Amino acid sequence: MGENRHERLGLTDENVLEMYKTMLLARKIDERMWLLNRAGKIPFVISCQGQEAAQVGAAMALDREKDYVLPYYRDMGVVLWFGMTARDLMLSGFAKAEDPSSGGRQMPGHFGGKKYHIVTGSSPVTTQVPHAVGMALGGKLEGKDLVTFTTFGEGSSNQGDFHEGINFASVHKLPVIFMCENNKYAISVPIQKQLACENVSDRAVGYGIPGVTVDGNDPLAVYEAVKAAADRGRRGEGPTLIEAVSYRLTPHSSDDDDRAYRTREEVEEAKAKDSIFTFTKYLKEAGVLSDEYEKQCHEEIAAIIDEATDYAEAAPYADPESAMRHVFAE
Ligand SMILES: Cc1ncc(C[n+]2csc(CCOP(=O)(O)OP(=O)(O)O)c2C)c(N)n1
Ligand SMILES: [Mg+2]
Repeated sequence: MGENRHERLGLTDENVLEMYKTMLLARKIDERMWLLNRAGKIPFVISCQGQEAAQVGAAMALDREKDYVLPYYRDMGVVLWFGMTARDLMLSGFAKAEDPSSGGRQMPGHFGGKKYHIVTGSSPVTTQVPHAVGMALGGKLEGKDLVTFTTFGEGSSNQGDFHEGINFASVHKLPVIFMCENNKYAISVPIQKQLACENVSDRAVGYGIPGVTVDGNDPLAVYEAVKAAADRGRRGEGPTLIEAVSYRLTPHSSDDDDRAYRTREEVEEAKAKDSIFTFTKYLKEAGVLSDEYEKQCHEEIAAIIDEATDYAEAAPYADPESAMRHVFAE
């Protein structure tokens, strides 16, 4: 009997159960948000569904005490691992005053929280990339042992910010991990119409840094790649580009209808590779997860989400008088 894959990566059974529970929590919060949106209770949803494995696998390879994450709008798995709660996320969905990201001022998905080491992002895609580079430069100048981790979609990897950020970080050997969450679509535009090269990671060679493509449905593969990138960054060897390939299982957002541009067969095919199922299967085969514990996890998560939904729905909106706060100096 050889070691399991997770043990070979230095992860305990407890670690992989935490991984599983965080992925499942992200999925279930997201599913609840769609129901709330369709019931007319929350205005907008932008999903993590299909990307939980990449998000949680990556986040677990970082150091929550030292490192900083600059996530993009789908990264519920990343921010949950960094300490955001179901309540925090529901408060944002309902746009309530207590929402830690923006006090109910921004759309959901604009995650931010100083105490969580989550750096606030902006709506123009890829702006978080040069921010991650700047933070890593600041950390280096101050002699801090920190790595910054930023994510973006494959469509966003065609923005200037991506190329400028990676080039600067590569020249200055900054401890940044650039992770592209390739979900095969940029709204309605399929991957073949976005890139002329085969992989987003192929671009790393142009910056003189390592670039790897991993299965984004496999949280252990993503963990391994991000761990290696974080170690490299801490050794002062510079940034790494990682591409985690999965599939966007939902429409782009609650305002999109994906039937206009992709077939149901294609979506169903991708669902067969859904990490929530494949990782559950892995854990069961490895003897880590029992049917009873799986059921218990589902029940516990449902209770957490019920509580978070009720709390956020009942919470007060921001005081209209505070609308200008953080806009003009006080
Ligand atoms: C600079 C900029 N251009 C366009 C948009 C509108 N927009 C929002 S998300 C998106 C698609 C991004 O696709 P991708 O980077 O693949 O991320 P995904 O949504 O697939 O995760 C676009 C075009 C924007 N927010 N910012
Ligand atoms: Mg995409």
